[in-house]
Amino acid sequence: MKFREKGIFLIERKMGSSRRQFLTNLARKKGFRVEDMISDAVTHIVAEKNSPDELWKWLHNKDLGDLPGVEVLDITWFTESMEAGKPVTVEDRHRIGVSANPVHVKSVPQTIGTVSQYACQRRTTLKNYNNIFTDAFEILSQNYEFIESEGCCLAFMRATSVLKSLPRAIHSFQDLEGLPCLGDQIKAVIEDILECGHSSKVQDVLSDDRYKAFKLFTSVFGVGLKTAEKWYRRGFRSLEEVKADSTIHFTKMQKAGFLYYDDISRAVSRDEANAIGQIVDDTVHLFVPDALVVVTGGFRRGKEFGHDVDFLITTPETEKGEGILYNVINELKHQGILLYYDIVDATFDKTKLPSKRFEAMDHFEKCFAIIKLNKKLVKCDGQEESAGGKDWKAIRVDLVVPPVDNFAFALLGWSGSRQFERDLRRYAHYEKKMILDNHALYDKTKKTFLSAKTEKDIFAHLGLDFIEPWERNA
Ligand code: DCT
Ligand code: MG
Repeated sequence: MKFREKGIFLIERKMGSSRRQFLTNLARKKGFRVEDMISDAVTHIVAEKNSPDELWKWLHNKDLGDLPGVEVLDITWFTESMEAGKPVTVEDRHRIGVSANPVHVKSVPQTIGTVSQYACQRRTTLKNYNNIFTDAFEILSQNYEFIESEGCCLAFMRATSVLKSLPRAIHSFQDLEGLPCLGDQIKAVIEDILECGHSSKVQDVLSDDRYKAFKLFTSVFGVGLKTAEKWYRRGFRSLEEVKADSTIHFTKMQKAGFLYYDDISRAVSRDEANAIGQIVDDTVHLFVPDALVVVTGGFRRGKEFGHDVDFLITTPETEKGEGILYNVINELKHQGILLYYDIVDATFDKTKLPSKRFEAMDHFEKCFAIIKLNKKLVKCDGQEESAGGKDWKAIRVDLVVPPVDNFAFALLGWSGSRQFERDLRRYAHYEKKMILDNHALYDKTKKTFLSAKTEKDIFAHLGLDFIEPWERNA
């Protein structure tokens, strides 16, 4: 027990016994003293979702007297303390006064201070005031991904996302007060940067052999962590070494990845994405005039650059859409602009839903492609000359074809960002007892699927304020 002097009592009323048990265990694990009963040993009473009037009436009915010296607090004090790993100083905003503002008490439990721990309850535009920290965090989280340290990787991704959502820059340690997802190891990096303008931990990573090799290898289309690991273990450190080794068997995807490496390792601009959009749009409409073609991914969130262009294609009448992806691919092939493609057939089975785990990949019919984009078709072709002075650029394109009934879910899922999606699912799971994926939303309490025609319907089912796509850059 680390914090003996403070005795916490959690009020079960409205909180529920299982949540109370969960929070009790959590706090005890972190060294807090949690009492099972109200007694003189209690210094902090914590309630959740209780209105002040109801709560005080309930306390008085327990004949506890005026509770002198005892703090009666909202759950926000508790969650902030858990986050900080120690009891935080009680502020007025934590107290549930007899005539406290009920709006405060109503504040959702997952909200810490004014910033929610869930990205889907924050508005994150592309304006990032905290680049200096988030750039560092992104390098560290990627390094943790490379060394398969999942927990640390996630912690840094969450912290990155919280700082990206802030309306101003962090200038001092005090600015961090009340912010969620900033544990000790993250605070240590922030402290380093605040003190000396950089983090020594980041510098170590940037000069680390394994990090450099993994970064390089995974920049090749078709190379994931497993392959990078294999190549690294075999002693390779450059792409030239890998390519020169005649014993390595490359997948079709990796062969294309090497062949078009110079083009597809460079960012795709918005003008290039628009030009690709025109091609996809025209081609789809040759076959189904009323088909819907929508750009998703980073470009839908307003980004100026991306690593690929993501499209959703759907047809109002399911029968008309049959074979549409094959038709489009054949047409692009016929036009001589399809450099690579890999069609993944739908493995979508309504009867198998809801899935028990978050799928890494959805079940829609899709195609990962590389399209040859003629530079003349790009509105503002950059001055930048591509290798070999050729008049085209290879562009990575994803085409996804969901049935119209799943379109809203697919759109929400493919619009990203990845952290926004993760938190949407986490929120649905922990706060709503629902399962959300790219296909559907399932209410576990009611044991029913909740249908949606638009993204707004999905946010409404989840009880969330609608977040516009350009506010999802978490
Ligand atoms: N997505 C998904 N399932 C996958 C892959 C992606 O649900 N198996 C979602 C998450 C983000 C979105 O689709 C688009 O993916 P990316 O193109 O990788 O991300 P992006 O945000 O578009 O980033 P970039 O601008 O680099 O393309
Ligand atoms: Mg993308």
